[in-house]
Amino acid sequence: MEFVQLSDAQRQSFNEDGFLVVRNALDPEKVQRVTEASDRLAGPFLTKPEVRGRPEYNHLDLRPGLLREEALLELVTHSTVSLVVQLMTPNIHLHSTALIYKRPETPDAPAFRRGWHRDIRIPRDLGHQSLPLVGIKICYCLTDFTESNCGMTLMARTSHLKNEPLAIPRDEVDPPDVEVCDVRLNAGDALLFENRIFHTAAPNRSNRVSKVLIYGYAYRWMRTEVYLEVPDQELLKKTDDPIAHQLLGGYRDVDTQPWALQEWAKRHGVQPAPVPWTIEI
Ligand SMILES: O=C(O)CCC(=O)C(=O)O
Repeated sequence: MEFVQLSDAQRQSFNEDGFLVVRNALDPEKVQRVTEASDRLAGPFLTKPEVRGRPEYNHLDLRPGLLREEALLELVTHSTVSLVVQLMTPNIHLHSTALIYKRPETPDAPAFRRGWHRDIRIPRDLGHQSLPLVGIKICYCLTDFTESNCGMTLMARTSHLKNEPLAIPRDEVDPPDVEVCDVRLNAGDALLFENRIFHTAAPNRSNRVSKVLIYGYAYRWMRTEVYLEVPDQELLKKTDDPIAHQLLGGYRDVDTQPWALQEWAKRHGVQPAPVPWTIEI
């Protein structure tokens, strides 16, 4: 996996905001190749007639089977994952995949699926107090998102540090006490966001289909989403890259060291400091 150094400014911005924009993560050639593969998967959605007045039928959130497309399998070890390793540790794997397409909606349609949430449902068990960061999603933009309400996921800046549920006044859809960011992005840019940040789907009121691919990475002790049930031997057979092997859940159990990314981190001088079980006093 190609190494990209996480800068101090990027780390600070991610830690403060709960998300980070990475410009030009994918070059135009890659965007084209990945979009062609994604369009193949989204074919039935793109060709079905629009269901008028029912915006929920005009969004695609496809999760299983994405990695059968070679271009999407290659993306599992894209250089942007370097940043995730540096923000977490080498002990990660691919936790989720999603292809999200939104067709244009009529401007007066209600904002369906405005569902502010934190990822991985951790608060259901642990509550909102002092939640840990356990996963980071990379949202690769396959189309431009250069105006408001054009399909990009909304981020509540700094809400990853909240110790309570998001407060939303009755009859409103957004929280008044945090900055709701409808981030402007271009095709090829990536938006990294962590599991604790409150975020929500938003309508696409532009005149083009919006397209993103979201790959979630989590610590290896986090069980993958069901459609990635690992290890998938068919996928593992397609790669001899040890890092892909790790990210695709190729190690037998969670006690196996994350050798591939550990070695990689060491080679690039970004291995985390060891955390001992005990210390001498
Ligand atoms: O459809 C969207 O924009 C929302 C995506 C989302 O909530 C997620 O990936 O967790």
